[in-house]
Amino acid sequence: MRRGQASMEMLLLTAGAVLTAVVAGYYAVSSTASVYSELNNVAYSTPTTGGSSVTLTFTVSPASGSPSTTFHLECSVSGGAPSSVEINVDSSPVAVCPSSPCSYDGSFPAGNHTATCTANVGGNTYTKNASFSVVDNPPSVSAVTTDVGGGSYELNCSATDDVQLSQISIYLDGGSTPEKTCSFSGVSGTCSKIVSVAAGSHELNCVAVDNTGHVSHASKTFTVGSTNHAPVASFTYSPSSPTTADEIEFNSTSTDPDGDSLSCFWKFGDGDTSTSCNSMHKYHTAGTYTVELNVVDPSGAYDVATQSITVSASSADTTPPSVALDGVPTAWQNTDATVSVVCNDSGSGCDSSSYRVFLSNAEISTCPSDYAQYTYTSPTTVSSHVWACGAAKDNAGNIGFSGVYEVNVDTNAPTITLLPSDKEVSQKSFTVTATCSDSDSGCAGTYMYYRNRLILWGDDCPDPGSGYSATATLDVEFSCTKVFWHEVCLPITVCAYATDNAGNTSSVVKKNYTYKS
Ligand SMILES: [Ca+2]
Ligand SMILES: [Ca+2]
Ligand SMILES: [Ca+2]
Ligand SMILES: [Ca+2]
Repeated sequence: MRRGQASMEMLLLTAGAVLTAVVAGYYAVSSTASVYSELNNVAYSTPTTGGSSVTLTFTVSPASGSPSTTFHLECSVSGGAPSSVEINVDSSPVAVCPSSPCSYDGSFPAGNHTATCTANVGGNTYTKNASFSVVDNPPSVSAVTTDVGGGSYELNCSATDDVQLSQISIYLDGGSTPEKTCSFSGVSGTCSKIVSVAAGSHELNCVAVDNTGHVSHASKTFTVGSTNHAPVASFTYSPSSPTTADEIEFNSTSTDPDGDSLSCFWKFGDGDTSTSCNSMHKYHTAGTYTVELNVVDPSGAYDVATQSITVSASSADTTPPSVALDGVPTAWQNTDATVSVVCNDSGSGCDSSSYRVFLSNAEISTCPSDYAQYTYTSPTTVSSHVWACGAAKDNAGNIGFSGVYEVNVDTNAPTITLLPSDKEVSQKSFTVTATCSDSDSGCAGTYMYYRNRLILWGDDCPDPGSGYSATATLDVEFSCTKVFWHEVCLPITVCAYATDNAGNTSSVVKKNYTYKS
């Protein structure tokens, strides 16, 4: 890259004139021709030629630099007209000029250099030296670390060189093998790598080399805390276009930056859930569902992934759903029952809008197979003793029917009658018989009470409960007293009630018996 102010063409064109001038001058001063020289950039002014001092001013700027520095060398002559001016560096010519000033711009290899300016003036040769130095510095290098999250760090080495940077290598924790090596051809470069590091203290070492083999180091220690990192949730499913006939395989592909084992919790979007990281699931109804996977690491850090999955109806479904009824009381009760249809279909799934109930007041042994007879929507309230059937359609239109269910609801109280029914009885002792009648759950028991009462007492019955005996017959006897020639017998009051098997209680029935001889 050396470049003389005087080009080669210029030198060739002017060579004759320069030589002529040099020869003419040399001969003009004849044997008195001398060489005057001086080191360094100090003005020099001897001898005197034609009444004036010849002075060479030779400067090299800057006085020191790097191999990439462009040095400006300039030599000017005063006190006489030179026939030629030549600049040499380390004894090699870099510029030859026919007149003053003469200059050269160029760069030089590392080392100490001596430049010489030589001028011929009036047959005398004047020289002047200037020294300068070129230093090739090693690269400067810096080390930086950055926490990029997820337990990872970016290791970053940057270097610049005064001439050319060749290579940067990244070392971690004193390892002998670099994590990464980058090559360069310019004066600067950056080499970086993201690595996953464990908790603790670490050291990054950056090694930079320039084109002449200079090596520089930089290091940076950094400490990674033991903080836990949250997992990253993700999952796949297969097949990708499922139908209601498919068992779909859901697989968690979640990861944890710390390598923690993860717990999975699935929500399939149809109300079903699972805690198995790899789960099978079947959708019974066609539609689009949002599947949610929540993964949790042992420290409680979690992440959620969701995907939308579209399930189409299986076209091959010709099987009716299986149908049952829920909410049917197994024992008699005297309150309303809520009966609802339960449907299960392994093909296209149940159409919940199709659930219907059929109710019969009379006992039936089979359910009707005509969907139009199922006039109650599910769930339906049942307030009496009936026989019930359910019907439902699947999403392919197949209709399923349940079996017959007896719904044991009895809200009707039993009735009770007492015998004898006569109010006047001709025997002093007799038996009163209670008879219960119940239409639905049947009679559970009868309860009776009696007393011989004074006229003053009235004939009220106690409320059902204490005072009554659980019996269907009661032996009673008039209490009689002779007053003069009359026998006076107190009247008898008998009270009774009945219960049925659903817990209903009849009203209290009362009989007043009087003795008539
Ligand atoms: Ca260098
Ligand atoms: Ca973790
Ligand atoms: Ca079906
Ligand atoms: Ca009843």
